[in-house]
Amino acid sequence: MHMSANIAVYEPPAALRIVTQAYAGFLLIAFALLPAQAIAYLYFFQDPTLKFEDHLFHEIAIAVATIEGLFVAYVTWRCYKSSGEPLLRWLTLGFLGFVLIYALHGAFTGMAHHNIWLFLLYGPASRLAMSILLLVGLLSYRRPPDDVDERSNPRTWLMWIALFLAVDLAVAWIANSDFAGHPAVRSSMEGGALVFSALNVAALLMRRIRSPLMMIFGISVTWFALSSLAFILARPWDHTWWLAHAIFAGGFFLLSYGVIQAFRTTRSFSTIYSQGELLARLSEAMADTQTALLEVQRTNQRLEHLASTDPLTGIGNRRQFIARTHVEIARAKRSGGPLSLLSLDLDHFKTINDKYGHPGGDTVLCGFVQKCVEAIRPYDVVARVGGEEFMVLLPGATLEAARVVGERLRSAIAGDAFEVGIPPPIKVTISIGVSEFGRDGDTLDAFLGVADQRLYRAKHQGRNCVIAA
Ligand code: GH3
Ligand code: MG
Ligand code: MG
Repeated sequence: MHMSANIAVYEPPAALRIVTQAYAGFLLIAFALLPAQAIAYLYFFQDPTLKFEDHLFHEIAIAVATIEGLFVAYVTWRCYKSSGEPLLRWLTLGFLGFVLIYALHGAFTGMAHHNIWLFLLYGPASRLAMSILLLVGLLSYRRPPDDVDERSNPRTWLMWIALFLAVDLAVAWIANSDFAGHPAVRSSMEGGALVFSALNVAALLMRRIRSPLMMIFGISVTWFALSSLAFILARPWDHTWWLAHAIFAGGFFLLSYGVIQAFRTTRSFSTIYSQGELLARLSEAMADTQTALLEVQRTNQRLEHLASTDPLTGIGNRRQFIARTHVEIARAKRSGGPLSLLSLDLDHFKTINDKYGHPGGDTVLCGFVQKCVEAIRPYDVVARVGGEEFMVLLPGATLEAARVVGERLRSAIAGDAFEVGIPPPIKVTISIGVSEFGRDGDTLDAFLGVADQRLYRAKHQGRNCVIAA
């Protein structure tokens, strides 16, 4: 049985599927654009003179963002080390670059009144660097993984860190230069961040990348773009400016959520963390489980067969016979029908062994079982309960009917000699005790015991006979 059939038992109507899919898409877009509403609200209704200039609060916020950014960069790097995906390398670099540049924005909060540009420019510079790296990352989506050695090569990482520190120095230099206050400087950085983030979203949509993790990526990058828009519209310390920080933080939280999910599942952004692949993996695993289960069932059946079968003759053993007798007793009690039993023992079997050897004796035993099975009905049960001792359970047979069966069996055995390879053929006889359930006792022990006593008597009366009373 194939398990995937079980997953898709219910197929909803096509129209409903299309509508829900469209609604899901609408929700994603609405959520991605949510910050735009807040920006518009402040843009149209805010009193531009309202400011919240609290340096300590800003310093704490940026410090927290720096610590979080470092942590997320580290987790992303661990994912990258595990899967080697180029996207994860660029994400790590994006977070790392952001942290190393943005930290100075916080560190220079106190400079806000001495050199406003030294304070302000690290913000857009960090967002510009990150948006470029994220765009490059997206363009490398689904590229083959990097070599294992390459992933933790310290030279590469140190080179990038040096580059980010060089950006720090460059920003410091710009902030102290004459053209620092030129509107083009800040707006080209912030506008650049906006453009690169927008390009990133456009590329994501155009490449029709739909895995859940990449949707999170897309929403985060949309929020980064909107935060840059808010920064462009803002003045330092006003409410739009703070809102811009919050939108950026929201995007960052969301993207780091994606990274953490990747870390907790497959450490990969592109290959496995998609619903389709998860479902495929699930049904594969379920099919494996199913196969294993069937295997266990087959093994159990084999063990059950081994535990209940006599290896020499292939008929049931005492254990199986007792189990079947319990079942038949219960049935007889329910239906009130008769149930009888033959207890058989081959006569002077030791002599046969002595004359023809143990293998000769075995051949006789097998031949005897064959004749026995031929003489009874299919729903009668024959079992080897000892070395050359057998029992036959006869459902529906009265004591008299069972005696007749026993007699027929006895004469069939006595009338034919067994070929064992060494001439002459062996003459074999059997002694039989018969009992009927209810009449000779209404417990299993009594039922079997009485048949054995009668067999014992048959032996004493000279063997080759059936005793039924
Ligand atoms: P009786 O008529 O009193 O039953 O005489 P007997 O020789 O059959 O006596 P008893 O039942 O005590 O001996 C059974 C013999 O059956 C003993 C044993 O060596 C032999 N035997 C038991 N199991 C096997 C077997 O699997 N193969 C062979 N060849 N012989 C067996
Ligand atoms: Mg015997
Ligand atoms: Mg015996």
